Amino acid sequence: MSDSDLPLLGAARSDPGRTALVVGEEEYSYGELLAASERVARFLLRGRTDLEEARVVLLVPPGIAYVAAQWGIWRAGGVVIPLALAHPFPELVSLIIDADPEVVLLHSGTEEKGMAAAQACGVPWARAEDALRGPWSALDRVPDPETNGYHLHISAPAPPLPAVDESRRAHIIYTSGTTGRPKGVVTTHANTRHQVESIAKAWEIRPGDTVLNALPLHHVHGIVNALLCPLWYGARVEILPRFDPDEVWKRFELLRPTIFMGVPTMYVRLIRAWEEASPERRRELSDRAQWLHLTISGSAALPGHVHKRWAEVARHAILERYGLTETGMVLTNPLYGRRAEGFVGRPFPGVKVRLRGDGGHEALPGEEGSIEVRGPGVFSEYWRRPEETAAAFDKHGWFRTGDRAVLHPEHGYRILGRESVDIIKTGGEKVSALEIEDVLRRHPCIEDCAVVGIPDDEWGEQVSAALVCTPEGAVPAPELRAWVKRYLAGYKAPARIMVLEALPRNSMGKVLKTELRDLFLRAP
Ligand code: MCA
Ligand code: AMP
Repeated sequence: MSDSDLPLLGAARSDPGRTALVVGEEEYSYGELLAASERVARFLLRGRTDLEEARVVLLVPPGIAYVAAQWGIWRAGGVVIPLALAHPFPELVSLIIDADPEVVLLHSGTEEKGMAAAQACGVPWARAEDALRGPWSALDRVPDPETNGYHLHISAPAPPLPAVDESRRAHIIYTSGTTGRPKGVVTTHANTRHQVESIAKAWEIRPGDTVLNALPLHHVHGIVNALLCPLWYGARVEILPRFDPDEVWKRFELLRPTIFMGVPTMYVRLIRAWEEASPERRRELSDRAQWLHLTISGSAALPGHVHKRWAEVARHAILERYGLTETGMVLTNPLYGRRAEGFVGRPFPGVKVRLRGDGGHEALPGEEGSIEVRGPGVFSEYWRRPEETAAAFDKHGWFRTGDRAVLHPEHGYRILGRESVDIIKTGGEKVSALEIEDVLRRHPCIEDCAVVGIPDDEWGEQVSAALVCTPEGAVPAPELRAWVKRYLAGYKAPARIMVLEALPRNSMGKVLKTELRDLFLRAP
């Protein structure tokens, strides 16, 4: 497949004058995106003919630079590794070391932290703004061995962009696992195409659609569902640099999007903003939502009360779906027909789902089981972790999601929770309890600790830590949170802290996390 055949570019090539992106007051056409991404590709190629799956870390906020860089990396034959701007320095460093990229692309807003992290890893960095201007932009930039700055060797004339086969790696997206350290989930171009096609078919994504995307662009939800899928089909995407409920309500009126996708916490906040308004204003806000024909929730369980309230606020039923970084979208409620509260519906087109019962057999309708997934959209490997990759699949290629569900004959699947107590979902972010425990144990005043997720109306679950302190005494909660945030993203800092004499353990010495959860739930 040559660059010109990358399916992503199909709609862009066939109608270059059409608006692809809206960012603030600016609009960018598909033609502009094609041109900008070609400049990025040539900047990264530095006269070479193909990046041959060289990895490029993207530390760029949501906006035109992000999308042009993403397309440019692919058009040059490279692999995109989007990292979270919220990561503190040590987390960034360990992810960059794990990804082992050729270069880190930064943006003015993220430059200082990103540059320091790239330098600490001995990886060259470049400014996305320079990349957007093309190879010639850096001609006047003197290579700086001190800062490890990226310098270019220009060769003219520019060779054609490489042929990119679908079997090549496209993305490495990091997600937390049960083993503590985040793992890089590798998806190929073919995986991505299948994920996108399946979503477009289920939800009938059309060129006339406008998707409002206020999601972070380092997760499948924000990248594949709310960005790539609409762009693939010639639709328009409005990117908000960060989620703000008032801004989203405003954009519902100004841009009249047809589709909004968010995590449950976002809907909780949108409803709260609506409830805080006067009755007259509420009517106005609800009227604004009438342009939306689809509001979609995923990444975490949507509480029943949010489903009900949104139906009153937006005057239509939210569509809940279920997916994972490793698989893309798996289960969805119907586009037409009843979207039953508490259910995530049936498999997306092309996706096979089964429930494995506790005896290893396929669960019967009504019987609980573990969700397993197969299909062309399922990821190919965990980056440089062959053993974990092998352990994630059974011998017939079914991917073990680690989620429990039950099948209802009428409404489809209901997600019951996770197999592991060590995985927490907070604000739609997947968090490993073990990773947080590792950091907490390094604190001089903490002798022992255990982290669990406690149900919460706004966040789904809240990271909650039970601590046993050293004789020096307890650390005040704000101080401990600030300390954790030096090493881990803010959403991993324990929101609730409880100091105990000893952790509840079984006779083998294993912490009884279900008991701990009960202790938190009973606490005032
Ligand atoms: C932030 N804070 C929290 C949490 N997150 N406190 C408790 N629990 C949390 N989870 C705190 C911060 O530390 C800070 O406090 C204050 O809240 C504001 O922080 P900020 O980062 O500004 O939060 P926010 O911007 O309000 O974030 C809320 C959010 C965000 C917009 C809901 O969490 C978000 O974008 N979530 C989406 C994640 C996502 O896309 N997941 C998809 C992965 P202080 O000021 O005291 O420091 S799953 C996926 O991709 C699969 C395929 C799927 O199915 O979708
Ligand atoms: P991530 O690894 O961040 O992609 O998160 C994937 C996990 O999010 C899944 O394994 C589920 O535990 C959870 N998840 C995603 N969508 C839903 C949903 N609609 N209901 C319940 N859990 C969900």
